Amino acid sequence: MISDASRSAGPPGLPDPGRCLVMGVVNVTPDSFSDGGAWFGAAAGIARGLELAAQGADIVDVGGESTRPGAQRITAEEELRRVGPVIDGLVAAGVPVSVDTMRAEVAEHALQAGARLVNDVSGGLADPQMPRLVAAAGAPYVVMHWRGHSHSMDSRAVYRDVVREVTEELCRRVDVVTAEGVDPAMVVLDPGLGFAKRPEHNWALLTSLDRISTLGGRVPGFPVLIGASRKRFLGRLLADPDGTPRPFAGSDDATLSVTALAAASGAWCARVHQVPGNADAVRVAEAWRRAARVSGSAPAGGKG
Ligand code: PMM
Repeated sequence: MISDASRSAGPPGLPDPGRCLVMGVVNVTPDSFSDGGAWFGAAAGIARGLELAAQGADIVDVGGESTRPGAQRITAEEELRRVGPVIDGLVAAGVPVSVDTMRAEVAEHALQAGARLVNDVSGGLADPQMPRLVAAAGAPYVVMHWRGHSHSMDSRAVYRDVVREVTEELCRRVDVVTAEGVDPAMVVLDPGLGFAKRPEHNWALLTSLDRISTLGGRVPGFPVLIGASRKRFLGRLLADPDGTPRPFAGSDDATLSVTALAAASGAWCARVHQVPGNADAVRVAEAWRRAARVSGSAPAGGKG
């Protein structure tokens, strides 16, 4: 379990409700694997972001590029054309916004428009300009574990000890981004569920949040973001007896379970497509952590 000391240390400038944050997802794409096309277009994207915020999302993550396995890249211009108006609309409405992008150019526009966090699924690997841009802006930065673009990620899901290797690879990314000037207090880590991960890898990582947060015991602890929502490993877990995976929307209840377990283990934020149940789940998890603290089942400041 991640200690309270690590979990409460979210980056400054973001909501701090004293529990795991809920990040609602708006994919302004025609082809994201979990909700592709549903919120494509500025009006639909803004309306969805406002709905997620009204349902209890602490922050709304706006992305314009699909990262589903096998997806081809779009141009920076197209990405900006998709996310720009949605970010503008949500910022104008006072919604805390994060931008889900691997491109410094897109992140720069988003931050100028008022986005409060850069969510880079490549952890700075896809665009070497990204860490310097984030550092100059003084923005919170989600550094996710990533081994390559969508067209090749399934073939890269090879590990001898997934928790150790992901932790070490994240550690190297933290070294790089902080060497480029990113303040460590602004860094959030993400094990990158489903990105070059087979189902067994995702489960191993989910049960090792403390090792990820502390980079294997090297540091007191970074906040950890978990993106399990509607991922293929949940659909496979819930497969029919004949092996047919559960469709994405049919894994929303399983997502709630993962959110509750991850939040009870001290995750800082859960990135989800459906907010209401997850907003309840993080409250249950917080009550659970509090009660465990009071009853002495979890050490307050140490590794529980
Ligand atoms: N997953 C997706 C997109 N962005 N960002 C972070 N930080 N962590 C994730 O796990 C993550 C992400 C892919 O899911 P989607 O296309 O259904 O939104």
